[in-house]
Amino acid sequence: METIAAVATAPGRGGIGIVRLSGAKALEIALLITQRDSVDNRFAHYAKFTDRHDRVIDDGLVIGFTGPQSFTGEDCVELQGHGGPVVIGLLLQRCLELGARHANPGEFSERAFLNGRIDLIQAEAIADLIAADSTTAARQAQASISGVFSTSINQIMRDITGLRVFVEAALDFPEEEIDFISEGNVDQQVDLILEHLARLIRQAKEGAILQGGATLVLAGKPNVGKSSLLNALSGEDIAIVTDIAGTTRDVLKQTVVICGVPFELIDTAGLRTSNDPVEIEGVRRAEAAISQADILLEVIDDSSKDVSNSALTSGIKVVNKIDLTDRTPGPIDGGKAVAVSVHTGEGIDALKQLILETLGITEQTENRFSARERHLRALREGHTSLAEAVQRFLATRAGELLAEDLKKTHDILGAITGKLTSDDLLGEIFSSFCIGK
Ligand SMILES: Nc1nc2c(ncn2[C@@H]2O[C@H](COP(=O)(O)OP(=O)(O)OP(=O)(O)O)[C@@H](O)[C@H]2O)c(=O)[nH]1
Ligand SMILES: [Mg+2]
Repeated sequence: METIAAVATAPGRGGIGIVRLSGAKALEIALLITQRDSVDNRFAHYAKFTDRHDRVIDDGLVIGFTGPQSFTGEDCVELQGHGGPVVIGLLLQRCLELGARHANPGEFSERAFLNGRIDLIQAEAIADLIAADSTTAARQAQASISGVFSTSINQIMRDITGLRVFVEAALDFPEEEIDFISEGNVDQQVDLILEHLARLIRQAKEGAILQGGATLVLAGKPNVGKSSLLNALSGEDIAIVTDIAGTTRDVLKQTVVICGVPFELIDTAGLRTSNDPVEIEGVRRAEAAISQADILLEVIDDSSKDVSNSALTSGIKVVNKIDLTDRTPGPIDGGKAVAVSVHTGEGIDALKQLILETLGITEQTENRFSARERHLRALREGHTSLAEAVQRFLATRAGELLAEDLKKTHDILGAITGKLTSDDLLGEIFSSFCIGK
């Protein structure tokens, strides 16, 4: 493997700038730059960093991490100098002159994965931790890095392996196959695995939403209070509110955190037919936003005499302006509707609760971990595949088919931790990382 080098600190100026190296020549390069004879493992040595004319580029710390007990599993070195773009650029340049290659985005993590130091879930969680823009997202990513998600998926993989071993063994002794079918409790074992998978899917879904956030679109007829609700939920006076129907023309986006969950809140133009070309375009954009929504909040004016108040059919109905109608605030009929008054604030907490419920987010915060759409897709696919396997087995009683189906499920789930992953997928995952990570 070539030795790679990259600036590991963020671009710009800072107290410290770090150049990181990994590979067989990492230590040799560090010794040449620092003009030292040796670097102790995991020890911070003060050193001068020199260029090819022995001129001092900078001074700072050199720390060596001897493989395989290092982040990448290879010999690694950190050169910690002053955090200026020019000085750190000179230091990187010197590493390249001495035989290192500039690292690709995520290449350090990719090597850690390829050398078995971390699995794919953990590698992705590192990127998610760096990208986290809320404390919830950061905590979850840390949980995945420390293996909370991996442990659950590995347990399920082991259970499937156990079942596969059992089925394969039974196939090798055909005269005992009858016993295996009736006494092996194969269907019960599969049911248990399905249950564990279903629970993991729920957790991963929650993890994915808390990680990536969800899109919440405010829609409805003009003047019902959509922009007022955006302002109330964000706690800021962002959108223009007037009593003139058709105030909002454009799509307005704002990131808000509701009970620790990040949302992209989108306010739209009131839906109505109009001859005004600006408003027509506004309505067109509103409809486009509606089609992209994870959750649609349809705002309705409770005081309006307009019987066709409801313009849309799906999502959460927010019955607003109940201060004018004396309707009781809170959930309506226990369903997907809630009565609020943006003016008095009544019912807003119930609305927040309903939003979280609709996304399947529980109050419970332990066992939370970060997950990605990719994981969720594979978990669902694995669940479907296993459910079909047991159906087919019960219908046909064919052990060979079951063995094949179990292998298929195993392969699908194996892609989550990266035990069985195509090179294309790896390339796609690691290319989205930062350089130097
Ligand atoms: N009484 C009462 N009035 C409200 C309430 N919420 C909003 N309004 C008023 O309703 C009017 C319209 O509010 P907006 O938030 O601009 O309504 P909108 O749905 O964004 O309207 P468009 O942008 O025109 O589609 C304003 O005069 C608000 O003050 C409420 O809870 N009670
Ligand atoms: Mg508006």
